[in-house]
Amino acid sequence: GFVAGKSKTDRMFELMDGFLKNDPDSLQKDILHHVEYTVARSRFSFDDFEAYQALSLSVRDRLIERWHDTQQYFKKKDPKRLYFLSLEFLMGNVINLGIRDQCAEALSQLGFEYEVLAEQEGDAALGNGGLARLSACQMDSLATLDYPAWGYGLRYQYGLFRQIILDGFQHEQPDYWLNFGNPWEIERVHVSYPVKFYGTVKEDTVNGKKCKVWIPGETVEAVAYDNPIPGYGTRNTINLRLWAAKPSDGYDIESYNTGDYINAIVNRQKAETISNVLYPDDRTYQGKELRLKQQYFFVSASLQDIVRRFKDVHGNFDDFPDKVALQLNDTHPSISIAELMRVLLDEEHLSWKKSWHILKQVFSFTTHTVLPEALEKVPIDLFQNVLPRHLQIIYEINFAFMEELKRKIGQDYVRLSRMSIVEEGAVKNIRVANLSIVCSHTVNGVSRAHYELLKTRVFKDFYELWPEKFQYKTNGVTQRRWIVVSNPSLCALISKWLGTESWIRDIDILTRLREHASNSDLQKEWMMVKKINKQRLAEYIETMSGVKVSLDAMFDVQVKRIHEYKRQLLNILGVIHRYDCIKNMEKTEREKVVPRVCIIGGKAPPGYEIAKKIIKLCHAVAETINNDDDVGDLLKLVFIPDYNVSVAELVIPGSDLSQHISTAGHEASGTGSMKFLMNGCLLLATADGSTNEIIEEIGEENMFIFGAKINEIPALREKDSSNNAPLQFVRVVRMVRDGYFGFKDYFKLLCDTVENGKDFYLLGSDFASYLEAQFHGDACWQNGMLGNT
Ligand code: NTF
Repeated sequence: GFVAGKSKTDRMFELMDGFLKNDPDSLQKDILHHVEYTVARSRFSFDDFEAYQALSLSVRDRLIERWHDTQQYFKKKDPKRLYFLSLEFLMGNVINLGIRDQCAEALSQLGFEYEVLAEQEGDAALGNGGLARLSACQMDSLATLDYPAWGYGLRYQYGLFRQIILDGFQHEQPDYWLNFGNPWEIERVHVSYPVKFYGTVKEDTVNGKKCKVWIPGETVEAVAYDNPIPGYGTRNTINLRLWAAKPSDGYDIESYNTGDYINAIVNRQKAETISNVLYPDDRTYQGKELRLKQQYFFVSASLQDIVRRFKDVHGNFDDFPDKVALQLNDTHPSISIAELMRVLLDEEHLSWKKSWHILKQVFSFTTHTVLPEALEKVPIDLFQNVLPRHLQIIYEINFAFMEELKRKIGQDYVRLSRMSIVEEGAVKNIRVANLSIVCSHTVNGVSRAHYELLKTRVFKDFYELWPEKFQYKTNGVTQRRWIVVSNPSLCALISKWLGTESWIRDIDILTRLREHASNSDLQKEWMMVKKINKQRLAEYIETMSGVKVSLDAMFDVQVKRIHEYKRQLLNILGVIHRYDCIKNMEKTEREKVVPRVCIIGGKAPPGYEIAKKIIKLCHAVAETINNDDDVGDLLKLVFIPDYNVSVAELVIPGSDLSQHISTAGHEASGTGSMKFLMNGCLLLATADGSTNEIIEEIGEENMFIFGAKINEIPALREKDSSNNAPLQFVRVVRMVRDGYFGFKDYFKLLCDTVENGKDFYLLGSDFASYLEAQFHGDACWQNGMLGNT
């Protein structure tokens, strides 16, 4: 009963008795509570999966507590909040609470093993590759550094496809990751907003002023799912709010009125498809209606949420730019620019001048690519149909921009048309990148090299107009996931030798390891750790591909999305060369060969034919090599299927050498290399993206750098590139062409991409220096410098 004379708050504190405790006893009680009442299994009999669910829910309770405190704190403080808008996140599980050991102890008394339960968790693969994984690292960092940040995105029902390999060919299977529920998220049925599409725009008068009214043709409800993200060593817990589409009551009222009840229900159901599926191509998805609807759906819901939070505290919009920062993760959320303008104009009834003044202070834009074909464009017709009011707004922004530009540069129509947000031509398009640059106060690149390319090529015109807008922040990765979670043995070693765990929060402290670098005890322990991780990886390889690999071999790894510019083909041709050399050696020579296990993994975008052929070639070559007893352990080639975050956590710590070999000038940054480096793995790389800065940081003498530099590429392309290819290159391509590995007809197109003067990604001209770098790697291994001591 309620005790008279006590306030509700006092009573609440009494009942709650402070916070949930983290000692093993309390954790056990909570786990059993969830087994019994949430999972609804008997506490006397539950399996690993149910234990995993109950454990996750118990940890989630603790997260919720912290999250509430964080929100309470920031509500009082009302700081400027950072909103990170991204269509993709590749999160991975929660680690930062610092209660792993207590959980493990609690579980072991209940007869469960923490590691086994951790394996029950599938990946929430709500992203493609680098961009999505970076978003996750950034969320972790923002939480750890006590920022008042929010992430916003889409809760896809189908994550990135599962890659199945049949006869060496990639097949895609849907990843319905929610089949067994997601214990980490919190569904917020009451946090939902209507999102409108289609329809027409009418003139109206409100308070005597003319204004536009958008009469939508379809309304879909966005419902929030919250995913709390704890910082490390702080109570700060931020939120990743993902939107799911639900049919709205207002949906397609017309059909109901016409009496077609069943069809109206069926159509209503279709609304849910907006958040169904993640686009599985990280570079080219131009002009698709569903894609545009996905973008607008998550952006509109997010902005409604953000504006609501702002208006809870503020009576007008004057302070909006001091309280709200909107970070555009690539152009995918850029439609939020037009949406904010629409909200300010049509719903808040601010003037154009005032709205524009606010708008241009709140957006910052990070681009993640250098490839012109990856810059999004939306056909005007499509835009007009789906978002008629937004198109009007964009036209008006562009008109003002073109006027301003003319005043600055005069009547240079070629340049004006290059910079226009609206692309004229047979098919008129909205250039989303141009819109983002015009309306953002900052345009950010993801490495220094990327920034240089933005200034001199990709966005040259804009840089000349607004040099002060451009900057870069070189990407990073969090050691909390890529050492602490994925490599516990290395984590323990580092803490022991540094005598502190502070490096888990502050990565710069890792440099203090340098003082111990030549200590032979440290080196021995380090190699022990590597062995343990190689063992783990070798077991995985055997299960997945049936290939037995020797732990004494050098593990040489390239794992990332498959793209021509990332040049997995160069790697495979290098393996063929190595095989060819071994086959032609005398017995005595063979004794000197450094045994290698070459590991390749990654998904090809489903519609990318050449990338799929590369996967098949890898399998065909592997088939030949791995079954050649004459070569045995001297060389193995394995393809690891379905590369994802969990697989990465296993592969990266077990690697000796890793390859980042994109044609210079094509990888905006590259974050995989950083994960390998922090796990004590050397890099074989081109001077592309972030590698240029890594060279400065750790010294070229500690890496295997090869190939043409960024500024040499244009001239090389001018030359007939087939003339640049050395004989070894011609020979290995010939082997593929002539059917040495079978599938002669199927590989013809692939061979065509690197021969007959085509070789756009310059595999031929980099081949000799690639082999040299590989040879250097062998020599270092022989001298015990690469880690075989
Ligand atoms: C990637 N872009 C780039 O290709 C990487 O070089 C970079 O490290 C990451 O972004 C993170 O910035 C993409 O994934 C995308 F989607 F833009 F193609």
